[in-house]
Amino acid sequence: MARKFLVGGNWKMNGSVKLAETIVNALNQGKWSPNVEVVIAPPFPYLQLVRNTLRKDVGVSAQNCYTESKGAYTGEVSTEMLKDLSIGWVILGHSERRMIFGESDEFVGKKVHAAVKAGLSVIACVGEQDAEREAGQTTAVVFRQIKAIADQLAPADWANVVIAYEPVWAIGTGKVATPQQAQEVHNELRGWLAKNVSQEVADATRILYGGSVSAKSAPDLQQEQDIDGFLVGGASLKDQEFLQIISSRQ
Ligand code: G2H
Repeated sequence: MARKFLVGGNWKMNGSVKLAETIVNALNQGKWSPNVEVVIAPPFPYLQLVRNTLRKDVGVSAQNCYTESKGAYTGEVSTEMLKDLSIGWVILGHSERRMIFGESDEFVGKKVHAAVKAGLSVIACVGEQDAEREAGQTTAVVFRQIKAIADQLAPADWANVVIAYEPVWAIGTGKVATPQQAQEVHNELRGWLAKNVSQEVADATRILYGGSVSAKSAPDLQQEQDIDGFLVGGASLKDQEFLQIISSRQ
């Protein structure tokens, strides 16, 4: 089954009104293959501006949300609020959320469940830390993380979930995983889905690679069979480089 290539731009806690306008203008004028889907994830304060001015065939994503739809949860943002702003996507379980803000596997799973139930599409992130890779625990770590997500979902829910494999040692470090390293883990994750959810879900679920993706590394990475797109951080803030990454896939 053909999986449409997806390129996501995760701005993290970066940007300004000016940068948002620059990136929106570049994407609005950009041309790329109809076989590539694009989603950008600005910080919360810029979501409405971006959604209102960006071409409609490009998705807009939040970088987080909470499990509850409203209430006394100071500082949190609900799935209902995202939907109210016509935001169709949310990134959940990013390693920065897990490591800096202490989000557990179980909490990430619950958030994925809440977002899917609310009708959002989710980019759910998994990935091992440097020491875990060194200790040969990569597979065990990503399987534990994907299980915590799968435990919260019915098989049909996977139609609205994209996995992003982001090895923590490659994030923002310039140390990109080799295409072979990424392919190996993507293939294992797909195998996990086949065994524990269904072959159908394994065949249909997109698995993105994230971690220092650049215009230089994208062309080789995109050739791997189980790499169905990218979650781009730093390079998604550079409008022309982001367009080059999108165009690495035809
Ligand atoms: C990984 C990625 C985007 P960067 O976190 O999610 O960021 O491309 O800067 O490594």
